[in-house]
Amino acid sequence: METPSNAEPPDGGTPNKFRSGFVALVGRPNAGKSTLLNYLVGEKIAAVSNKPQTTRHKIQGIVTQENGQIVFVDTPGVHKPGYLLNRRMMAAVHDAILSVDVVILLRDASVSTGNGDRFVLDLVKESGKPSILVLNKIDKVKDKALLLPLIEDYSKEHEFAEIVPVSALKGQAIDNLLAQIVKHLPEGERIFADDELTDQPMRTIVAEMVREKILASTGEEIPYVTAVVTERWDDTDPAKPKIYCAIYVERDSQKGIIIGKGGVKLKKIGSEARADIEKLLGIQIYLQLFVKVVSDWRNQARELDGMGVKE
Ligand SMILES: Nc1nc2c(ncn2[C@@H]2O[C@H](COP(=O)(O)OP(=O)(O)OP(=O)(O)O)[C@@H](O)[C@H]2O)c(=O)[nH]1
Ligand SMILES: [Mg+2]
Repeated sequence: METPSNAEPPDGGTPNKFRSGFVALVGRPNAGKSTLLNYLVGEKIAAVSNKPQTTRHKIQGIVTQENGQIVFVDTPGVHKPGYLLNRRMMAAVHDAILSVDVVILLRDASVSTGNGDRFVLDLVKESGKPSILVLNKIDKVKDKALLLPLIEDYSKEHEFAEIVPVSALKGQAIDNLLAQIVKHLPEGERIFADDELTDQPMRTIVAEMVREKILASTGEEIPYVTAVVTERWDDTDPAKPKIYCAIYVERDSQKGIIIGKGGVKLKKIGSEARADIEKLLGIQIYLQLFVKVVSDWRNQARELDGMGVKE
């Protein structure tokens, strides 16, 4: 099922030259973009959840190999924007597509195609960039022959440089994917140092981890109305920094849901996030969470600016 590796790069360049560049991960919400990014960099830097619209910002993850360096740009899932927040999220997707060398369209191969998929495909087509179709979640597709009609449909719609089935969750066929991507990058030197995994500020990653735990422990409504911002990072004791995160919601009732009876839920969110952050940083931290109610923050440019959700 895997695309055969082709030693000849399509740009006619020298096959063994070091290649480097930027690659956008785009797709519908829940396709598994952030799961793939985390697997690729080998650390959890992006929030993952089974709720749509988990990713709010572009997040970059770096993979350096002997023959090339790929800077992956994870983007929010493509959806119809209702609020200013969502319009900015979609602007981030467009921005990413325009700024990269290669576009990866990630698709959940275990569910049937809908209008949303067509919309994402159109975005990729319009970009005019070399594009790779990645069919994700093949671990959920018991009969692999079912992938063939999907591949056939997509190859009729657009001339993908490669079509690669993978499982981001199980790490299946990822080496093949990396090999296929590197071929399509321009010849060039490293953009980041060999050991760098992300250029994302730790403050943002911490906020992402907290958001992930909120999504995991609340129902359908909360993910959309919640944002997390790291407001203060106190390094007075470098062995155990104090980190203060604000959780934004729109109404008192939502604040109540996140705090839970006797503060139990907020405590759980805090300790789970702390565990992930300590693993990533390799040191202990003190994590303080507090909930802020700001009505309609999703439509307020100033609030969004303050949260780092760029225009
Ligand atoms: N079985 C299976 N589940 C996967 C795979 N990849 C991702 N998932 C699950 O799919 C859900 C969505 O994953 P995310 O990585 O958050 O998806 P996303 O595309 O980043 O979603 P948005 O940020 O909302 O656009 C999570 O529950 C993941 O565990 C896979 O290869 N196999
Ligand atoms: Mg995501």
